[in-house]
Amino acid sequence: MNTPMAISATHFTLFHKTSLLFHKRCFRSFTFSTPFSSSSSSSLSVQKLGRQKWRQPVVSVLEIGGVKIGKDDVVRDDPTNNVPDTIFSKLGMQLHRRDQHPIGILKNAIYDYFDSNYLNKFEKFDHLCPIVSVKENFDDVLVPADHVSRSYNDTYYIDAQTVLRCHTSAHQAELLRRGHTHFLVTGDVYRRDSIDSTHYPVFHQMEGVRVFSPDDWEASGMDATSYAAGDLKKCLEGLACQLFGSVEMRWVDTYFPFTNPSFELEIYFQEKWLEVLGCGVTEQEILKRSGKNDNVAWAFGLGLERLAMVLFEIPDIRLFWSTDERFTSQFSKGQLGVKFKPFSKFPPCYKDMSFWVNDSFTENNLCEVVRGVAGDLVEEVQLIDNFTNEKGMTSHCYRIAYRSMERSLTDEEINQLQWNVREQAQSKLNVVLR
Ligand code: FA5
Ligand code: MG
Repeated sequence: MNTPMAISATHFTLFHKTSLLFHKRCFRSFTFSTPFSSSSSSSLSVQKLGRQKWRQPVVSVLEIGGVKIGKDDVVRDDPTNNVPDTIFSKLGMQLHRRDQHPIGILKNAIYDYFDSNYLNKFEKFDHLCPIVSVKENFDDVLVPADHVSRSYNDTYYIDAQTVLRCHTSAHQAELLRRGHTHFLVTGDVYRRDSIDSTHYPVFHQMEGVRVFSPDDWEASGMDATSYAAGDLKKCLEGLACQLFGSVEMRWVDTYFPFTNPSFELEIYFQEKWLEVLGCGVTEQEILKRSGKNDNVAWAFGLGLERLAMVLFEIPDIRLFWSTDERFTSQFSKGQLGVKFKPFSKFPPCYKDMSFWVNDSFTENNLCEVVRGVAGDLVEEVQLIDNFTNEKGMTSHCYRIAYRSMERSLTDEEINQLQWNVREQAQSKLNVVLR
């Protein structure tokens, strides 16, 4: 539990970045009737799926939190829409609501931590609709109008006013306005992003928010912000201790538009520091707008895949979507200590691709093309060379690693994938192959 003994068993290194970064990854709603529906109308079908293990839906209409969503509502051939079919197929999968899936097992363990340490005070929301308005995703959490996360390069837009949420913070302001003061929001979030073992365009976050009243901090003799920051770190360190026991971790100062001060927690995993969560003391403006002028609050956003990778020793984020029995059968409800046993390791196959870029080229757009062609057969896309010639033309060379986690790929298959990637890079991104 959250005892000083348990905390000292964990090695925390305080680490401060010299400059505060303008955080790239931040934060987007839908008048799709009831995005805040917390009815359990979809829970039956999810429970049924849970028993049968999970399958990719082949449906063109989904139901999330009681809201019916057709494919045509999400994927459209229209310049204000950048959602590909592959992303639609992930909507409604609800890995976080499956008790036998590592993401669901982890969510339940975090719920247990909060229930036992805060006497069931935290309310839980885990089926809020992932289709939200630009206002909810960005404006309500003070993301500046020119912030990079708002771009079509970073976020999946359904139309100019509607996005697939890129963080669970999209629900913070609304829940505060409705009067909730202690809550956890878990859900699938969507981002156009790079491709490697710890990044995936769909992943799961858990948001936590706690609001304090003057009575809480006044007795401590501390100012409200320091009190909330201290309480936040204590809460998350306690959670980390409960989940991991002894693991190397450190706090990093950072920037989020919606918190100040802001921090990230990193855990040492696979010989690198892995960022697992962002958090901080809520900007007063957010509280003010929800009618809470005299209060202070903290908030956090946990990356559930990242935490589950460390916890279950899952080496590649794509595995969370695997329907292979050799993966799914290794996890059961309530079992947190299980370490994943890799069932096969096939060699990766690398293909390099060089091209002249234009001003509109972005790596995220290339990654979308590669994912569109190769799906989960792509393991990593890495820039390995970059130069500008005397005429001012810029060339990039990307190395694409193909590897299936379930079977060997044939040369023929990989060559075909690479050929299609080259074709589509030319036709969709207007790059000139070298
Ligand atoms: C956010 O999304 C903030 N909304 C978190 C927050 C909430 C801060 C409340 C303050 C207050 P960030 O973009 O850093 O922050 O993402 C949070 C976590 O999501 C990361 O620490 C990481 O664990 C996970 N994450 C981010 N991108 C990906 C990705 N592409 N694949 C898997 N996990 C990811
Ligand atoms: Mg981050």
